[in-house]
Amino acid sequence: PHTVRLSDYRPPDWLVPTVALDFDLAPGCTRVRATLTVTRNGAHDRPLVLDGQELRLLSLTVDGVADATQPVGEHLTLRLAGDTAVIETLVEIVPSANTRLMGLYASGGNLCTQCEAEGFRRITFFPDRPDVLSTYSVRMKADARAYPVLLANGNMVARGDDDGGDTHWAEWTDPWPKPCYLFALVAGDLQPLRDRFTTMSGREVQLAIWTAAADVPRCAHAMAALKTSMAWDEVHYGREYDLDVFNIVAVADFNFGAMENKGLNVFNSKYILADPETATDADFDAVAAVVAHEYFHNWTGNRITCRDWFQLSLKEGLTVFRDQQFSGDQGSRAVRRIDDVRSLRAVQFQEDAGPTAHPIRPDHYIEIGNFYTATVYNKGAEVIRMLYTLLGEAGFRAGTDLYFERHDGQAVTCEDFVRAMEDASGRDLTQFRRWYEQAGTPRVGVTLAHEGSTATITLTQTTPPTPGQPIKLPVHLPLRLALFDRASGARIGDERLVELTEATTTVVIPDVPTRPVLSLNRDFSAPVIVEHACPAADRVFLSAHDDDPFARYEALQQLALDTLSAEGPCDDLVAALGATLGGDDPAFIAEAVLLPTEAFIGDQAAVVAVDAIHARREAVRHAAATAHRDAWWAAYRGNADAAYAQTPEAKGRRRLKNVALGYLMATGEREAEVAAYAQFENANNMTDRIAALSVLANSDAPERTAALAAFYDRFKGDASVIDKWFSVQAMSSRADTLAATIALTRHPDFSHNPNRLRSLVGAFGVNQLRLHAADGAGYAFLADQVLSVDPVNPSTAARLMTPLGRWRRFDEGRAALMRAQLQRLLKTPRLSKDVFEMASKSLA
Ligand code: DPP
Ligand code: ZN
Repeated sequence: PHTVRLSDYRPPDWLVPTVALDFDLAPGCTRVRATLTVTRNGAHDRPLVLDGQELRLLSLTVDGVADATQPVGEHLTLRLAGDTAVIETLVEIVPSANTRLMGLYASGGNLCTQCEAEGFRRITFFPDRPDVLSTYSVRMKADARAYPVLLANGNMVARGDDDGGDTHWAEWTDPWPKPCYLFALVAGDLQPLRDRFTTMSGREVQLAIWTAAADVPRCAHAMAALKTSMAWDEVHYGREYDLDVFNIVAVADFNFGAMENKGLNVFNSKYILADPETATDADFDAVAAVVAHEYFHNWTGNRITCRDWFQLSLKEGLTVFRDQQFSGDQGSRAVRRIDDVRSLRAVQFQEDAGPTAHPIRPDHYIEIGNFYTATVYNKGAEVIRMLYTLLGEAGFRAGTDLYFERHDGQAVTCEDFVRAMEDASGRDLTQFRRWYEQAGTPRVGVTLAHEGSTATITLTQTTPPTPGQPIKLPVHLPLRLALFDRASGARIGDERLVELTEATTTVVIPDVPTRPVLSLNRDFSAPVIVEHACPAADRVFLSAHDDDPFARYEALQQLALDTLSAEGPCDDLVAALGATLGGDDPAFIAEAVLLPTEAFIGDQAAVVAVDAIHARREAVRHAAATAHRDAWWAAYRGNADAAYAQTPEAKGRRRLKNVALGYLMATGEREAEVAAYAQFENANNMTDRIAALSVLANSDAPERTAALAAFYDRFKGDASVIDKWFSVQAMSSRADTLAATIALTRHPDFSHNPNRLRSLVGAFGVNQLRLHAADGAGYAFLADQVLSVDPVNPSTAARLMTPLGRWRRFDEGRAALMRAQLQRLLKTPRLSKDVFEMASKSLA
């Protein structure tokens, strides 16, 4: 397979100022007539090369004259004499056979599109690259009964009936030039939830969320989040919406979470539909965050887009940062930060330490679909956050204002963004740019010396080598730190923002009479691993006294990691957990008392001791559960609200109650099982019901089987809830989990739907204990699934195989078994380039 390189970038030879598309829609055969005006870009004599994949070309004209040129491979190459031309193609495609879910496809009886990154070429012949911007007019015609609703980007300008009303048509135009990856079309039997928003300049926007009629009431939360996002972007970034309508459509089959198509977002229904009976508090939060994310893309992504796909983090890192800020403003900022850091460490740090490590701006790829990663998205957001920290709120806002002013309507690079930040703030970001080029998670080593009344902190940074990048240079990173007085528990002076630029940085702090306690990387100001051999007593102290909530959480996590990574007594940790449990913010307590996952404990060591980690963690959980038995029961009973509310306070109490239930189960007491089953049966919301089912699924409780069966019966037919039912079984630590998971692949409800695959196979893939069974059966299962999905949906298949790439972190026996599965994948005929890239890089 061909490798695409950033260094090979060249501006497009031909531009396409206008596109007219005419769709004759039907699932088994859709005809697409495309009329492109093309103009030569600069003085050259290169041909016009159009991309096309799985298209049947029926006719082609150039300036109205029939042309017999045929596509070769996935390109249609036209030699044009003049500097402008009108190209008209007619192609046939088969949406019902499109299982990759890229291009135009069928989902749940509707037709919809997904074009990012390279799906538009599966709809018509086109220069499928983000730096070709066009204005679109779209006409579509379809059976009026099967597809009563016809949507596309922009505004609807006309509609009508044909054939005595059997078919109907609609015309849409989008005045804003856009790259083809933002094109969208939907035809379906849908009903809207409607609302309105008045923008800051007084323009009224018609909002609609379209879904199956029965699901309309479940769109209310998404609609509220949309309106909140629109107002938030005006206040915080001065960004106003720019069309008269904003449509969202929920579809059941979707590779991603959602897609920011101009004026017509298409969502995975998992991130739209929410009601208390079927969605957890985490689901409600995710709906709001994804709705905000896609809305924010209207400026960071659509009005200003990417020059090429290497710049993906330009829009994704910035937009994730914006949605994180937004979510922090809706509830507890600290809890949101803890959550974001937890997932960064769980997914992105592993990626940065593995065979597919890449910088937030990669410089080569085989399949761009493999680069929609935690690095591009979440580390990308951390890089933006560091700019925010370095420049301050006002400086950062000046930078984004300049960026919007300078680049509106353009397809630009990460460099353009950094330059706007630099120009607006007057700060030199030369060294900061290394974050865009270097992969790997920096490690910051710390020592603290105290002499007389001076504290000296020495900070050293190193970044380990990653594939293709043996030598790393120091990066520019902001580290928030503070000192605390051990006796009084009070902070000594103000928090400091230290900027590391050299390999070693020394910070001297005067007027510190006694040896202080050091609080470092507060609020996780830099995405690094801090290596500070700090006494347990200091961690206990910070977990109680630090005035930065993230740092309090972190102190307890680090104490837990120290404790769980070694044998020996766990009294300090158990005592600190007890003290935290006595706090007064349920949402914070719930996050802080959770022990690090087995995977995160494994990440701390060179070789993951799969079984020992599980045993040790269970033992410590048991000790913490029994030592504070009464307090856990008090937290459980004291936070059990009779009435349900979707407020930050109520969510925090539910979270603490359910974390307490987990600890109570760890006591091994029958009373806990009885409470869990009662909660399962009597719950008035999904958060409580699935929390109870999850602890039961992880246990030997006699009610286990009945609970799983009852849950299935109650919710069968509701895909997103049945996904949860698959997941709790695949995530169980029970010895029979692999057998149960394999059996579930034969369940009538198992399918190649991406959400379903993630809910079962994806969930099993992160079950460290059971995936990494020493006999290799877990690895074989994962590879079987990848091979079964690959011919259907390669981008999903490639994602499912990620855990196999981590073989270097395991003992020789397991590593050999994992490699054998990767080799088996590579030897498979007709493997997709998606899976080929992941497997070959994993073995290299
Ligand atoms: N661009 C989408 C998103 O991240 C992913 N396809 O919002
Ligand atoms: Zn995005």
